[in-house]
Amino acid sequence: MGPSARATLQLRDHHPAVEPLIADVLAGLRAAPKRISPMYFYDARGSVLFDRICELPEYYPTRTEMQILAANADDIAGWIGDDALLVEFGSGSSLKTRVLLDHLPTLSAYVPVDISRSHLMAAAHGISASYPDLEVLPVCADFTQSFALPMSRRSAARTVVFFPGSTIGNFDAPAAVSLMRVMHDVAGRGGGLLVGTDLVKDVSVLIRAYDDAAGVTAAFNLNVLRHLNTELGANFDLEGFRHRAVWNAEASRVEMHLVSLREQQARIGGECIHFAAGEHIVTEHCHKYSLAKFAAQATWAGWIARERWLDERGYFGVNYLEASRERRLPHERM
Ligand code: AVJ
Repeated sequence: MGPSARATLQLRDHHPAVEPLIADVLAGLRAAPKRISPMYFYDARGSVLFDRICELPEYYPTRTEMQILAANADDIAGWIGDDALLVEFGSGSSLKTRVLLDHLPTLSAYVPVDISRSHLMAAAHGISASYPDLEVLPVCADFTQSFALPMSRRSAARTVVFFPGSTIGNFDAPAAVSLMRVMHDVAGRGGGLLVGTDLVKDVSVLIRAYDDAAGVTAAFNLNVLRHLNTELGANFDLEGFRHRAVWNAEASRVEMHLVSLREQQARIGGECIHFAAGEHIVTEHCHKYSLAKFAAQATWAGWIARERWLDERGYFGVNYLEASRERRLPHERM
């Protein structure tokens, strides 16, 4: 395949329709405490703001994971093996992927999956331009819902799911297990999972990473309301809320909140949502793992831990797991 790749990149578009999204947001805003899924951060503007977060001096996860991937790339490529199909969940700008692609010359195809259509296509074109012989098959989807995997021209020896960044931390334990089961289904028998996990550490380091001095994380958090206004016809007053990051020790997570600065209301989907002064919306949970807790969750989802790499401070872990032949049935609870 030559330079014509650019013109032939075809998007598989499973982006959810507006009505179910409004219903989903309303369900969260009727709950106590009110919540909005972090998926709604990632419109085109939110994806750009997230890329800026990754560059912040306080935001260590991206830099640390990149270092781990670069330092162990040969080893990781050995586990992924020849002729694999690489499926990335929440691919964003696909920057970490490049470290892998440089070491995987025989990859059968690369399938980036992301909710932000424009950001996904820009990243897919960028990868295609840098790796002209690689088949790139972008999928726009909410990856928590199972989606059809596109067929690659060249058949793959195995499917490996790549899930960097510790986005797994956005899910509480039962949801993380079900997501890892979705990934198990995608990878299939003999498949692999390369997943990044942010680890428990000094609380001040964690809080600074989610409440940076330049205010980029605050802008990223508030942008979720702008996204609901522009895409779902809501009318939130962005001046009426402020960003807050708190550490929840029992749950081992950083929580991102939007705090209502006064009593106010907002309309969405024909419904009026009331906010008391000081009331907050939970926009994100960022769970921080211990190695043992992650291993237990992975086992519940049918994965066998094969190898793991850490940075020397022990801030972040990159894990390679293999799909066991059997996995526990979905009705079995943790
Ligand atoms: C994309 C979920 C990995 O939890 O660190 C960064 C998102 N939120 N700053 C994270 C995020 C605020 C990020 N993940």
